[in-house]
Amino acid sequence: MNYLEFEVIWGVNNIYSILELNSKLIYEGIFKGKVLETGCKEYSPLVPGDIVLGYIYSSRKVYIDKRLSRKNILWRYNKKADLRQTIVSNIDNVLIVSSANFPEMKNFFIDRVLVVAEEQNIVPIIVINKIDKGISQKAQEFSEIYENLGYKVLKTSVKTSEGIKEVKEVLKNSRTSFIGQSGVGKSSLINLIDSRASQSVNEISHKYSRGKHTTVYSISFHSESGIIVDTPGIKEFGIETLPFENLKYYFKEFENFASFCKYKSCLHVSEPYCSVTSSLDNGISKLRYESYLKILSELKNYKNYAR
Ligand SMILES: Nc1nc2c(ncn2[C@@H]2O[C@H](COP(=O)(O)OP(=O)(O)OP(=O)(O)O)[C@@H](O)[C@H]2O)c(=O)[nH]1
Ligand SMILES: [Mg+2]
Ligand SMILES: [Zn+2]
Repeated sequence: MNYLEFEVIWGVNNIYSILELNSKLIYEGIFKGKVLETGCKEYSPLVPGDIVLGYIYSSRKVYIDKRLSRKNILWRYNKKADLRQTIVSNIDNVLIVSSANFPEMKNFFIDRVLVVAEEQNIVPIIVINKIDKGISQKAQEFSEIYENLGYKVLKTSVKTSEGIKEVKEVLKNSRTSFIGQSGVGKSSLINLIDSRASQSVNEISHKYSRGKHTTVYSISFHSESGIIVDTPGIKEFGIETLPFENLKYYFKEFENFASFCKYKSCLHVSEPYCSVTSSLDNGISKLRYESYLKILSELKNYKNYAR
């Protein structure tokens, strides 16, 4: 059998649209067995960005045999399934899109995605879209906080094209996933960057959501500006399965202070001689610290530990 490498573009009901990497032809891929053996229980065994090995068994149809190891994953906790769910894999950047006004920016959402990005070595970029409608005080305040932390913050508008050049700069020669709440303008931004990309997103969305514009499945697209992955709007980006001892490492502003805490194991909560808590509003943003405490309290193994 002649095994080839394919890249997963999108999929639903265990039928995947996969791209043969040499010919750039799209095939329909299914598992030869009932499931894909990956060695652990997973919510979504294949996501856009995955590289699989398979062989062509009839014209444009492929049996998928194996998933190659992933460089990284953008994941979240799926409450319903009580499992970690991979959204997309093997990405360089994640564009965390929110709206400058409506729907109101959710900083906890952004902070959780930032944690996963730091954990997985994905470069996060914060996009504040719909800037043509003005910017809320909250969005402005947080854009400054994130900028001070050293994260790239782009203010964009699909209406006026403000900031689009900067978004394209990020996408260049890389694989970038857009993520954010529903209605913040992820697909609109992608449409403006590459209308062919948005066409395939829309075709699928129309087919599966009876005409609504909202994106229903994650899909990746090889555009001239880079590889773009659009994802459906996410209401809750939970990270409950993250080990609590690690969370502090993903708030990068703690790094310079943590070495001055008395205890190496300091979680910066209520320990004595904690350099992080004594630097609030003096090097550490109170709002980000509040976010840290909130996220920490949500983590499954912290709940058991703190009991
Ligand atoms: N004023 C203004 N409206 C925008 C802008 N970008 C998007 N919109 C509007 O916001 C609405 C939602 O845009 P979408 O691109 O579908 O949002 P999305 O993030 O892809 O939403 P989901 O697919 O549901 O996750 C549409 O009515 C857009 O026309 C912008 O920069 N300015
Ligand atoms: Mg969309
Ligand atoms: Zn401390």
